[in-house]
Amino acid sequence: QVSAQQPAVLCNQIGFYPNGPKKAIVTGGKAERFYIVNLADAKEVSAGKPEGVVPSSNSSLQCQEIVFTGLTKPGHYKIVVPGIDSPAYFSVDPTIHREAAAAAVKGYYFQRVSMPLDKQYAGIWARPAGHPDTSIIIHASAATAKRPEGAVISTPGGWYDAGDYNKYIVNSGITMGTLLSAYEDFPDYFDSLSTNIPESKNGIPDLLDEVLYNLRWMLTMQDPYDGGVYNKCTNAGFDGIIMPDAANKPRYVVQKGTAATLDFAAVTAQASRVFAKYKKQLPGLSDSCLTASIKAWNWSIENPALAYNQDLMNKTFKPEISTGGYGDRSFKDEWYWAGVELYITTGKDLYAEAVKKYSDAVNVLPGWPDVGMLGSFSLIRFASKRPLGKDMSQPVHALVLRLANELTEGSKRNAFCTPMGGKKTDFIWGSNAVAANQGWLLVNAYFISGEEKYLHGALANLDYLLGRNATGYSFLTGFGKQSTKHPHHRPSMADDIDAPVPGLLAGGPNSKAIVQDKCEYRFTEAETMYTDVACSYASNEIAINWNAPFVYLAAAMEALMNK
Ligand code: G3I
Ligand code: 9MR
Repeated sequence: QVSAQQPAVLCNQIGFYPNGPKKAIVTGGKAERFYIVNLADAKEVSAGKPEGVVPSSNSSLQCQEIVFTGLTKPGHYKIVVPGIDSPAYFSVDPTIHREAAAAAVKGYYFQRVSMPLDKQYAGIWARPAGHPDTSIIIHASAATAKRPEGAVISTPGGWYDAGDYNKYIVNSGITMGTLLSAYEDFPDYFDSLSTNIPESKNGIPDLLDEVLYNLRWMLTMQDPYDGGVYNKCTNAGFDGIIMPDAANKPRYVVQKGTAATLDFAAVTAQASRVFAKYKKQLPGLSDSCLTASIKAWNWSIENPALAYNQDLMNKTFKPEISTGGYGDRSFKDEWYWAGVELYITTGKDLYAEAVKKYSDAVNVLPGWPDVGMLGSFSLIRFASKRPLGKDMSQPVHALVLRLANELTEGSKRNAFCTPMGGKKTDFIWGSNAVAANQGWLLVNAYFISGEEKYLHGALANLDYLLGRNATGYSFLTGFGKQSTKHPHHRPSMADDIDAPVPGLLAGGPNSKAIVQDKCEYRFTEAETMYTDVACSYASNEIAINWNAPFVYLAAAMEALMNK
């Protein structure tokens, strides 16, 4: 692993677009020379002196820059820096991130819960079906007259959340909103992206087939009697390190909540309009989604601030539940997001009123507790279409440009020259999703302004995720010379196969990781506290809400860098 003591050459380990910016960072601070070699004929194509010696603001690394934007010829290359043992390898290609984008979509297939993953699709990672989830117990916290404690419901399918085997509505919500938005922003791209899944030939784009697998699960998480949505389908405690088909502890649905129900309302409203195109293949689906969404909205009006507080719940109800909380306590952003999606889909004034009422509360990047920006991105997408008027999208435009400018300014202060790391607080649990979501925001700034600096800022964060970062890792499993090999991911840990399940994005450096998971870390500064060992769930787990903005960003670059 890279450190200040072991200088390294760091760049996107997959590569670059012919017409795009190209940059590598050398750490150590003492490089005198670099040269780039074309691997086809071993000829030197470029040479020079790495520039500057800039101390990183997020660690003690000393960084120098190598810029080779002028290298436009497709091919395979290496960057050699005398004095540093390992060169950096990369390719130049107009569809350089296509395979990574497809693999990241396919990552969801590998997370499918209730069906076998057959060899023809899953290759060496084929496995039997995981949890059937057809006999799920109503937890005491979720009991109602019609569905009393101990009653059994069926809630099959969906994706495992992460390295664990539970299914959480709040986290599914932001994940689905991100993937549906990727489709709405780049329909042509996804219409032609095949991922070799069982549904590949059914006339629906593979991304939407994948989304559908989780959507059908989400729909079963709504109580048909009142419209409220359970927070999760879960074991009482986390499973051991076993394969999904060996995991057979009792599972429960717990307490309904406002965040889960409004996220559900947003997703189903958006799904209703996306799947309206496929009425022939999916008769009734679009309408049922809208009905479910409205029911969820109406339940939320009756229960406007029901937080999921697991500790509190455990004081009253048994069995005790200790799996992921996703316990959001502020709902303005959920109201706003659901309001936006319902308004765009239905054009009804009552939803527009909610959007106006909560618009002040929405000013941060997407994250599972902060979903407002998903609504704002939808307003940008539909700005010039009915039923939206200028007055609704204009304030959002100003906000997004302001945040995008902060990010591009931040990349000037950052020795790795990426928007990611512009602030030390970027390095939280799941920081790689911060990088990807910053990319999503920058793409929206590009949509609004047409200014290339935003597009290139987004691309710089993709470079970050694929290797131009202080850990030296490409964080997408299966991609890059030094990529994540030991994610905290139960199937990858338990399957006796060396290579991890591919197409999954690791959480990434986390300035609190060592106190959160108590694993061993060689490097403990904000941008270096990452370790590629399975023990490290605070820096090396994978999760559906982290893969989604990666899918968005990689697809966006493929669609936009070749225009
Ligand atoms: O609430 C504070 C906020 O006030 C503060 O500004 C911020 C800065 O660090 O921290 C916030 O709390 C953090 C919280 O996430 C919200 O971002 C906690 O410190 C942090 O520990 C917490 O991490 C979450 C983690 O679960 C532990 O609960 C991650 O976001 C979340 O992605 C992760 O999700 C888990 C599921 O529970 C179970 N399945 C796996 C999944 C991925 O690891
Ligand atoms: O595997 C769990 C992971 O998905 C969660 O993100 C993490 C934090 O909630 O917890 C992991 O489970 C660990 C548990 O919290 C403590 N005992 C060890 C478990 C990992 O094997």
